[in-house]
Amino acid sequence: MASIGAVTRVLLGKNVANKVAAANTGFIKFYSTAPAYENIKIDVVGAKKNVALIQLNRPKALNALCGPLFVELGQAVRDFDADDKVAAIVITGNEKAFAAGADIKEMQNNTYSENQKKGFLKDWEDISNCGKPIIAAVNGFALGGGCELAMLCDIIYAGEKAKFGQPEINIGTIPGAGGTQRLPRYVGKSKAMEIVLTGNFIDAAEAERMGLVSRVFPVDKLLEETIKLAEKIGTHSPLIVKMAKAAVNQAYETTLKSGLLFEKSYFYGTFATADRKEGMSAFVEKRPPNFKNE
Ligand code: DAK
Repeated sequence: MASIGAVTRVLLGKNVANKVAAANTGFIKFYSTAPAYENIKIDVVGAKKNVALIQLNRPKALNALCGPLFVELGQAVRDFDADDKVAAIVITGNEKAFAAGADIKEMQNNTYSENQKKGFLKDWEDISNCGKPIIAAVNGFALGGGCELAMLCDIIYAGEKAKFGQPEINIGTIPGAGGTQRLPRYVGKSKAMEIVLTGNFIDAAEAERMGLVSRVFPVDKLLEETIKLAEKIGTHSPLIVKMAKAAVNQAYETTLKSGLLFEKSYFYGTFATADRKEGMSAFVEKRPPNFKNE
């Protein structure tokens, strides 16, 4: 996979990239107030600098998702969600691992009552509250909580060597962050049961056939292609993108009848926006739209 530094060079130009290299940061901090993260790296990339990039950064532990990592991830996602300059968020790992699951060493000695009282990994669902599209770029292992994190995202792109799985059964437990609930919605009951009950891994091609992943790319093209996708989404009205995401997500929460009602009310709702008016006027006038997020 191209490193994020390499993608930064491609997308931001040589001069900026050289300054970054000289500073030996590898990442450009557009956020002067950005917290100093230890378990993730953040960047803003793309020709219009409107794609937020979050890289999970515990390579020695195959990006195992410890509590502090999740607190940082939640914070970064909330900040990018609130930033009008950001159109979409990409979450990635490294070539070997997107994430090999929750941190087994961290939870090894947990007790049931501690889990209940402290709400073990309670920050997990924060990410699903994000209104902006989140795209997972998965190279390497996406296992257990890593697979569940990818499924929390709105779109999953994968590198050819990605491996997905819910291997919790191997360590005497079961998925705890959506593996038993989201996976069947992606791939159906029989395949989800097979994955959860065996702990077997599936490769990227199979994940694409099953509908878990929407596209597969060569390892070194994955991040670039994912950023292109985010940039394409970023050409549309942010307001309408948010409504479209909410409407699709509603399909997972409700009956067909109420989902259709929700969709219709949002569709009608777009007619209260300036961007809907601009989009249709631009079509009729044969010019590109100029969306204002209003
Ligand atoms: N946790 C902690 N450390 C891990 C880890 C993990 N999940 N996965 C790998 N590591 C560490 C290894 O311990 C090793 O560290 P050192 O021993 O060198 O210090 C290092 O990463 C490299 O790993 P390996 O030496 O094992 O590397 P290999 O290439 O040989 O094997 C592997 C790669 C991915 C096949 C293997 O590491 C593996 O099987 N890892 C565990 C995968 C797994 O079981 N994942 C599921 C964990 S349970 C919840 C939210 C989330 C969850 C639950 C609840 N709530 C919101 C309530 C999620 C639970 C899980 O994910």
